[in-house]
Amino acid sequence: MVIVRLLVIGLLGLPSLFSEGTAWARDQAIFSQGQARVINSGLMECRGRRSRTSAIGEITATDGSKWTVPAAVHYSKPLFADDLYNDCSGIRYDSPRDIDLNALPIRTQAGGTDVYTAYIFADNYFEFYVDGKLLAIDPVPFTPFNSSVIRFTAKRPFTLAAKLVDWEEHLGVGTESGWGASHHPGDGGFVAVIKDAQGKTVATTDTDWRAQTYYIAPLQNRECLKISGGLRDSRHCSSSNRHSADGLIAAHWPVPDNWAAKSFDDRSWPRATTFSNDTVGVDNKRSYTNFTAIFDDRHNDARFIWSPNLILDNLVLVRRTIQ
Ligand SMILES: [Ca+2]
Ligand SMILES: [Ca+2]
Ligand SMILES: [Ca+2]
Repeated sequence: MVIVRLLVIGLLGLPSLFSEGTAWARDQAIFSQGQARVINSGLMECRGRRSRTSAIGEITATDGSKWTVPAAVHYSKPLFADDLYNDCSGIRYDSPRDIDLNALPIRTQAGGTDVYTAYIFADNYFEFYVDGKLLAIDPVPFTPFNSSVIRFTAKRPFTLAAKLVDWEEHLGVGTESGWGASHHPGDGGFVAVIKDAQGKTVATTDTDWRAQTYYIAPLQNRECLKISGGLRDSRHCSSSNRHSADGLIAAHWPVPDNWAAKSFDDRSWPRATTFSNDTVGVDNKRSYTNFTAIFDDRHNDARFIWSPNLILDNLVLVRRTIQ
């Protein structure tokens, strides 16, 4: 058994040498059990506001590999996206009309000279890439719920990519206190609208995006997880509330180094699954409802996207190339 595990680890570490024969190995989940060790007790403080602590943990999987949960992130202030609505910074626009786009910085790392504006709401955290360049991150990793705007340059065709995290209170098991339980599996969701300099919408989140999951928790057993082709399907797994973390496990997959690059081949990733505002639960959140003129434009309605399981899939990467 040890030899088999070592072999699998070895093959995982050498994907380029075994690109065909080991597709099965790359798609196999690596499992961890129980809660992670806290390595950062909170990325930010939001005084005086209802805010869940955005901690980071590390957990050792059953094969000895180490995983950062809920995700390895590039959280740093210089990368903060600009705010549409953020209780922690105090910037709270009442509507899109109130935003002076010309006063916002334009992020030029992706090259090009055409200016675009991205409007984003994420449950809970995003990192936003264009052509492989990390342009901006969500300033509030967990809660309160916030929304963001990012101005950037690019040259068509360009590739949008986002790392999405449904944050967790109980690190390594994908749960938070709520709904009368200490271990409630929270849910995710990501909506984005990208407009050009003339204000014309060039992309909205929809099924044209690709989405792949890299961390699934909580799981009560391994067998409920169905992996076939590029699909890592947790929809047959229970998402019931629990009163303890006993017996909870998690599934992990390594994030490819170049996943955000324009050249990354995402054809094996499933198409994004869309979800309604009601399912994501944003109709009572001003960080969303103040901007429905953008997110729920009658002529160009952006849908929430995620992998197929909004509840158990906690680290999801999404991509979309704009022609
Ligand atoms: Ca957030
Ligand atoms: Ca979750
Ligand atoms: Ca959440």
